[in-house]
Amino acid sequence: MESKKAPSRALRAYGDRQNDGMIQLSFVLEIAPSARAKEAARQFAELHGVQEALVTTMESCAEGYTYFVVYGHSQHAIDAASIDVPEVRTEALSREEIEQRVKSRLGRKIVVVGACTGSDAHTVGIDAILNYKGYAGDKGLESYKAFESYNLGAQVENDQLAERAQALKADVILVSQIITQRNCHKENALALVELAKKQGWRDQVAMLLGGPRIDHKLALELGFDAGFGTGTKPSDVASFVVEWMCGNRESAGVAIAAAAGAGEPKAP
Ligand code: B12
Repeated sequence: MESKKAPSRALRAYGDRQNDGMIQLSFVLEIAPSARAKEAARQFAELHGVQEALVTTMESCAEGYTYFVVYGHSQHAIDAASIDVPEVRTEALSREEIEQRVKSRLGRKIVVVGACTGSDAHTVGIDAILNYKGYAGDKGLESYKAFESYNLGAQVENDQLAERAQALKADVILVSQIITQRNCHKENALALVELAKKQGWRDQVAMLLGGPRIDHKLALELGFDAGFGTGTKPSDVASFVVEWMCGNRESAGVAIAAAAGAGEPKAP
């Protein structure tokens, strides 16, 4: 897979004009709305490097707490070309290619078991990937003949997920983690991988982690095979899984490349 090198260029925030550096910062302070609170918010933003800070919103969000939005100048610039970040780069396969590859190369359905785990009750993300109706006009894995999908829903404990996945002879486990308070998503995800290793089946399944604060790098660090963040479509996941199951993992789409395109893609 070819990787493109992004040109080196200092990026500044765009507000009203190119490179004007305008940004906005939002936060809650434990203070009731008042002129003093507004000035406190302005100074608080300036302490974060926002210059000529303008408080554009000051709204009470609970008794004694105020939500602020502050608009102002940032002096900082970032060169995206200097950043290395692993990403899942999967060639998008068409529905026909997916069905055909699985039929001809595997000769059976791929068993996919998904859940939103721990105390996390947010089902929408995992439903978006698995349910027939899918997400953003892209139908979910249930709509493919190639997959036998089981959506265990939300608040599924790791040991329950492990047990069901084993009983169903899962090829792929999909874990959704939406809540990230006190890093519970990391702890919970890591605990599942450790359980899989302890029970001796980690290498028999592909483990995918998803959620709004998940990226591929984090998922790899936690011992998963791939990570998917916001905007993921079911067909991205379907393509990845088919390449993982029916292709060559070293080269077939499971390409980990620097976002900036430095170097050749590497397998995870
Ligand atoms: C709807 C919602 C709820 C609903 C959930 C209903 C349901 N059945 O899911 C209800 C009301 C129950 C709820 C409750 C709570 N919520 Co809530 N909720 C939301 C909200 C508004 C939308 C989430 C959503 O549906 N997104 C749409 C889906 C499609 O996006 P997604 O989840 O990111 O999924 C996509 C990708 O991430 C990825 N993906 C996700 N999972 C997976 C898995 C795999 C394997 C793959 C490949 C991809 C993938 O693909 C999906 C499609 O692209 C968000 C705010 C927001 N705007 O995001 C807050 C939010 C997630 N909730 C939040 C909070 C704090 C809570 C509560 C703790 C509130 C409370 N104090 O009670 C409780 C927690 C309950 C619990 N035990 O989990 C916070 C989380 C903060 C944090 N970082 O931890 C958020 C961000 C709101 C906020 N700004 O504070 N919530």
